[in-house]
Amino acid sequence: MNSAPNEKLLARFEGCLLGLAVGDALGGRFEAQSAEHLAARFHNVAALIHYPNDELWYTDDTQMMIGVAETLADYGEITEVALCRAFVANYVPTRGYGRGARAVIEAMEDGRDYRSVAEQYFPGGSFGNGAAMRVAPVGLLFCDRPERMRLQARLSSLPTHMHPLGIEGAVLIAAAVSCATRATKFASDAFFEELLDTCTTTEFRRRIESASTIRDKSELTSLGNGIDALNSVVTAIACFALTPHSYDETVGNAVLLGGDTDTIAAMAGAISGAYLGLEKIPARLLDLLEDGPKGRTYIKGLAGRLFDVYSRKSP
Ligand code: RVK
Ligand code: MG
Ligand code: MG
Repeated sequence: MNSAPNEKLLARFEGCLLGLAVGDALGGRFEAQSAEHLAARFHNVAALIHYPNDELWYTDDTQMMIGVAETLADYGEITEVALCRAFVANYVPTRGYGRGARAVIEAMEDGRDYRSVAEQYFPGGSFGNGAAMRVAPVGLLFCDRPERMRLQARLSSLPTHMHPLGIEGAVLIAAAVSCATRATKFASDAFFEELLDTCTTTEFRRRIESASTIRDKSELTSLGNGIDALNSVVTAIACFALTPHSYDETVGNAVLLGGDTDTIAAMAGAISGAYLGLEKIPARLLDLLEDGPKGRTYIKGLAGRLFDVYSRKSP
C-alpha cells in the first residue's frame, strides 16, 4: 500500500482517536445486547448511526486510550511507571471497567504490587480485550517503525494484561492502526499479510486467515463478539477491512454484532478513522460526543500533540 503524504496525517491521527471515542460511545449504548435484539431495533446501519440525539458518553475504552496517548505525548514512549500513573489519574470506575482491570488499577492507586494482584485475579494473566481497546495511539506514533510499534504495544499491555492472547490482541490492533495510517489506497491482501507477519500465536493466525476471506457482513459473526481479545480483536479488524471506504458502515456493522459493542466499535473506529481521517466521521456524532475536561476537544488536541511528537521524530 502507498504511503500517505504528511499533510494528511494530522487528520488521520485525529480521526483515529476520535473514531475510537465515537465508536466506544455509540457502542456503549448497547453493551451486552444480542445481535438479534439489535437487528429487530435497527433495520440497517443508517438507522443506528442516526439514532442518537443526546450526549454520547465514552466508556473505559476511551478513558484508558487517553492514558496511553498522554504518556506518549508527554514522554515520546511508553514507560510502565508513566503509563500506570496516567491510568490512575484518569480512572473513573463508573466508566464500565472490566473487573480485573478495576482491581489492578485500584492496586496501582494504593501503591500495592499490581502485577501480583493481576496474577491473583487471572492466573497466567488477563486475556481480556482491555489492552487492545486502548492501544491505538501506539499504532499511530510508531506507524513507520514496526519493530518499535510491536515492542511498545506489548509494553503498554503488561501492567494489566500479561496473557499472550491479551498482549497479541494489542499488538495486532496497533499493527492494523499503523497500516491504516500509512495507506493511501487500502489493499486487503497486503493488509492481512502484514497482520499475519505480526502474529505469533496459532489462535490469532487462524482468526486472521478466516477474516481475510470474509466478503459479506453476515460472515463477521463467525469471528466472535466477546470481551476476550481472541473473540473481538480480529472481528474489529475485519469490520474495517470489509468497508474501508466508510466509517459509518465499519462502526455500524461492529455495533450490530452485539456483545462487546463498545470495544469492538472502538477498535474498528480507531482503524477506520486512521485510514479515512477526521472529516469522514459523521459530524453529528462528533458533536454529540461529550465535551467535558477530557472530552472531544481535549481528545482532538491530544491527537495533535501526538502528531507533533511523531513529526519531530520522523524526517
Ligand atoms: C466491561 C478467565 C478471563 C481471563 C482469564 C475475562 C469493559 C473475565 C470494556 C474478565 C471491555 C474479562 C472490557 C475482562 C475490557 C480475562 N481467565 N477469564 N485469564 N482474562 N477474562 O477484567 O480491561 O467492559 O471475565 O482484565 O480486559 O468495555 O472480567 O478487563 O469490553 O475477561 O471491559 O478482562 O476488559 P479484564 P479488560
Ligand atoms: Mg468499555
Ligand atoms: Mg467493552
